[in-house]
Amino acid sequence: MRILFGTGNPGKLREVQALFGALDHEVEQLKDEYPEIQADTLEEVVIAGLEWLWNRHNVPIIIDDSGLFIETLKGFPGVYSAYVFKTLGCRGVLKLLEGDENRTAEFRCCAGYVDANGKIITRSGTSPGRIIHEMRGTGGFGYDPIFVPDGMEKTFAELELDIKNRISHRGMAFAMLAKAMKE
Ligand code: ITT
Repeated sequence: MRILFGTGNPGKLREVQALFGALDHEVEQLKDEYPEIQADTLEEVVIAGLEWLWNRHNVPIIIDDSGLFIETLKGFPGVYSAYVFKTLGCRGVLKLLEGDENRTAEFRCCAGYVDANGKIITRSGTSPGRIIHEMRGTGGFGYDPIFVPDGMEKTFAELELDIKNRISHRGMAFAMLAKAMKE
């Protein structure tokens, strides 16, 4: 099946193309920036985004909203992750955590699909881990150079895309979404 992925983020696009490509879904980028509503949860942002996109295009579309939730910052940047990445970047987040022993954090992703009839489904994935003290690696995107997932020594930016997809918040969310799309 051919599906449009509404995203302006080429890193996300690469990951989802690899995941869905393995399931015989052809994923193409839809460059139509939907308004990201101010909300407390990623799922609310995804549902509002899909409704907006479906009203304009009337075809099957997937999107994802994701974020980095840092324990000692009470979940910040969380739903503000995109804005914080644009303004402070990885270095700014490392500065916020300077001197902090607690480095616990998790990535969350909510993936959503709207079918040709406008019916929406969402699935969420989480990737627990920690923020290290410096940036490492050149792969991935966003906060990947400062995040080491539990059970690993390498940052997401040091892991192959396929390995990140196997364990990441996005990998899990889209694997479950693909399963739900078949049902
Ligand atoms: P869209 O066009 O798909 O909305 P975006 O980059 O604005 O792309 P989000 O609104 O979901 O994406 O914002 C999430 C922020 O968190 C953004 O700055 C990403 O770079 C970052 N992020 C999301 N997933 C990530 C991942 O797997 N690894 C590293 N950073 C990630």
